[in-house]
Amino acid sequence: MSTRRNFLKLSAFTAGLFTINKSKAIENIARSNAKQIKPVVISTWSHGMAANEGAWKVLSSNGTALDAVEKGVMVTEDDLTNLSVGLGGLPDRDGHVTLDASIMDEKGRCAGVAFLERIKHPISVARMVMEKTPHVLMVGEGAQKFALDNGFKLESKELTPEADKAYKEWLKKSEYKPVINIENHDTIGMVALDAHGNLSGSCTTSGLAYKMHGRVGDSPIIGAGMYVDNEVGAACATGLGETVLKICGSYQVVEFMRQGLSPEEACKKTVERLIKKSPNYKDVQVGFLALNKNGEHGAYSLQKGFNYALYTPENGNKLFDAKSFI
Ligand code: SD4
Repeated sequence: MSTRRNFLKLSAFTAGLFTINKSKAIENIARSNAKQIKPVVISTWSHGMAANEGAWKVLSSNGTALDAVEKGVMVTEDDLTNLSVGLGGLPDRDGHVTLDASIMDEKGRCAGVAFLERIKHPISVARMVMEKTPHVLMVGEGAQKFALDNGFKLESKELTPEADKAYKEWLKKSEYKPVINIENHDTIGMVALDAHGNLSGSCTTSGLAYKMHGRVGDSPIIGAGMYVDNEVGAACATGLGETVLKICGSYQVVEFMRQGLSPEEACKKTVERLIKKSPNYKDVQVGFLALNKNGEHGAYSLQKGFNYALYTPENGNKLFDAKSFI
């Protein structure tokens, strides 16, 4: 009996040891896998360079992709000299700066805010909608009230001197035409992979300059301006939002990656799809960025002139020209 008891004790002891060793082994594998994953961040246009620096501070200190894509684009939102993102953006045709933004993480949590006025960091409001509400999209006065109730400050409704000057000039003719690659529609979209192997994305903009009051673009719409599927990859869009909305652009890029295409091929195929659905494609610019689960990245645009900033541990932060259809 006592032998049996001893045997049971010993078995329990060795089983315990085995469990400890096994869980240590799993931890070690996880740790060594984590070591192999190199963080990457990629974002649209040359203002992506400064935004990437903000994101890299988070990624290089083992932070999450979600924090990185929020902190990264906040740099652009903070820059009042930027005429296409944040409160320094060009207004709509009635003189209001109205902001759109969206964010999405590796768990598939997401949210957007649209037609938001007088709030400095729409991306952080979007994140708060994602984290504190059961909703995915909030707009206008309701979104603003939600922001103010949660500690955001109501900023001035005055245009910056630069935006005011441009608006007054525009008012002389009051003519709206999307102009390719000119700074009247340069959203910042950002996608990142962190050292834990997780993807997140963000997108923030003042939208098309001199748009109709109330117009919302692709940037705050999950799947259009930005999309993340942590099993596959992440994508974001810039350019004429109406054309991107029609084809659920960023979702389409991720779905093409799911089918096995490289990030660049996925962006290219999505641009080709967009062209089929947009008879006016020669007069507009659209660009996509994509990053897959392995940290491979790519971009493609409709017209020449789309560039993007890429930050990798090997090469640092660099600006690249995207290949284009035209
Ligand atoms: C929009 N896609 O509101 C945004 C504008 C923009 O680069 O990208 N620009 O349609």
